[in-house]
Amino acid sequence: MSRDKVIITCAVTGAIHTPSMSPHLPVTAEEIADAAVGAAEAGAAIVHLHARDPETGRPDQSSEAFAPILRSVKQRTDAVINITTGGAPTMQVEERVIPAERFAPEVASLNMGSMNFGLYPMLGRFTEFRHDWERPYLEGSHDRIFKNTFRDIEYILTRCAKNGTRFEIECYDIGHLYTLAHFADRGVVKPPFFVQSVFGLLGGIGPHPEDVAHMKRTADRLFGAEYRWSVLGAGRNQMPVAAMSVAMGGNVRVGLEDSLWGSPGRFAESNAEQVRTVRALIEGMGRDIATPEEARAMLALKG
Ligand code: KMH
Ligand code: ZN
Repeated sequence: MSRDKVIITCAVTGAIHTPSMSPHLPVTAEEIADAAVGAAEAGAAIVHLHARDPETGRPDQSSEAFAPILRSVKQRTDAVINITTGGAPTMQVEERVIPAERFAPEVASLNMGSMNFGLYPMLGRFTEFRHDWERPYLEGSHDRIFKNTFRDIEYILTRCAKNGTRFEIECYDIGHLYTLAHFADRGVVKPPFFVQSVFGLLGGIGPHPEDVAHMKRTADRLFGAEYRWSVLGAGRNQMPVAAMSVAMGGNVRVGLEDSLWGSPGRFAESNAEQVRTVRALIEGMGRDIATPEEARAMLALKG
């Protein structure tokens, strides 16, 4: 098994959860920046960032929304900054790529295929919403496609790669690995690939250990030594899937974007809490966490 250090990514707010779901979800620029700094202090080498409208908490891909977050995080930490190009499933790709193109981060996310993205099951669990947009946003996912066509993927790659930005390549199913292999064969994206496998979202691959193993086996066969494997498990699958990855030599992503939970039935009080939990798991399993500098070297980032 690999003894490489483990890169912890923390995705601090995202676009899946809405503000009424948890009092701990960061919404304002200050809250998002503080959450990212707290995660970095707890051991995250990479912070994956989305922005929100401060009044309503609605996902916001404008440069104005991202600027204060980036300024604050850069001043206060050395963490690798990773800007979403996924934005929200309601947005077009041209809007989604704005902050990554404008701010040229070391890393941007890149979603490797179009898919159903089932947010509506959360309507059963969370029923009271403070903002007008939240319920239709969740209900709408029943008949909405998270669109990432081959053209969209190439659009993001070419818009961001010219700035030296590299990618957190989000793969929600086995086919997405083959799509990455296609773009790699064409030379549109260069190794080492940072493959973020996503498990347990409705519309994507499940969180069963067989699913996790199949994803890794397929990536190993397609990319050999030319990739770094990371995982995220959605919702209650977050820590079990992280543990599988750590046992298999991989890297992990946590954060309130992916799961609101700190333990069964209890909200995590912060992103840092989830980082501390996964760090204890990693160190308890005999591996060390990577610093931001080590993550930069492992992923060949521009620094
Ligand atoms: N919300 C995650 C499952 C992105 O920002 O590009 C996927 C994600 C998408 O992080
Ligand atoms: Zn994201």
